[in-house]
Amino acid sequence: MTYETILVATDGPVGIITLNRPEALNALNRQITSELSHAAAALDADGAIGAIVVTGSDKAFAAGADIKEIKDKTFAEVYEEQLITSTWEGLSRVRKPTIAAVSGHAIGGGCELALMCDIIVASQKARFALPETTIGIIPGAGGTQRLTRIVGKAVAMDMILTGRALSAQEAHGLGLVSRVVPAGTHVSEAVTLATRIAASSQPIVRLAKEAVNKAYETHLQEGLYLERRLLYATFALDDRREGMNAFAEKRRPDFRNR
Ligand code: CO8
Repeated sequence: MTYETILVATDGPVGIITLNRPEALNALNRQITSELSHAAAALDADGAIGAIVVTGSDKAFAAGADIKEIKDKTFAEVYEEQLITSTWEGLSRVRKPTIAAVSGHAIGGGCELALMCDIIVASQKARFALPETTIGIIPGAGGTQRLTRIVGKAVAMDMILTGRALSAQEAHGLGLVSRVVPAGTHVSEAVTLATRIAASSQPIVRLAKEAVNKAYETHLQEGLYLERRLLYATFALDDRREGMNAFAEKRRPDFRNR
């Protein structure tokens, strides 16, 4: 498939998707969200890829839903189209690790896209906000749920009810962002991180991702039960044997993703 609003590249075992609508600060219209979901699914299915980085420009990761595209829609239209589930949420269905490399505006749906990723690496220039109420809607791509689970009710309410933006440092302090790096280095840092992840066994990494994500969806005992089941399942993999043998033999493991 040829893409018009995103760029797709690879760096060794890392897939890199760059949102590329600079004239609209990467505002998320139907085309860009469809292309993003398509590219993410294609990289997820590519056995040579071990992790995926999603990024935008230095000025904007994404400035939210394309307001001009949706401003005249009726309830019947948005309800019928189900845009959130049909295009936006593709990124959240990716099974391989995903890293958002964020600089500039991560606003509204842009912030929500970053929240769909497993890890956020932010440049010092990144700003995170959910200002939907200020234009007469509420967040709709996971903002009220994913943000609240990460930063807690008080900060989520503050951001969502007032539109307050968080700096990269504030987002880091609240656990929204795992690393803050100098402006201009966020993509290379994210790719370095993704390369490190991709050096591990793909099925092992997917099992770990599944277990961590369960912590957001269930109560403790069920989560601990699933964790143990998935841990025991790693003993069915050749890569579990290889990883432990390599440690015992003082050599680097040669994972085969099986
Ligand atoms: N939608 C459409 N166009 C946009 C958007 C957007 N969200 N953001 C920026 N643009 C366009 C501007 O209109 C402008 O275009 P033009 O040159 O043709 O006038 C161009 O991008 C550059 O923008 P600015 O001139 O405004 O740039 P500034 O640097 O002055 O300001 C801001 C940058 C502060 C980011 C500003 O553009 C802004 O406030 N943008 C809107 C941010 C916003 O409110 N986002 C939330 C949208 S709602 C949402 O995301 C809900 C998600 C879930 C709903 C899904 C429904 C399907």
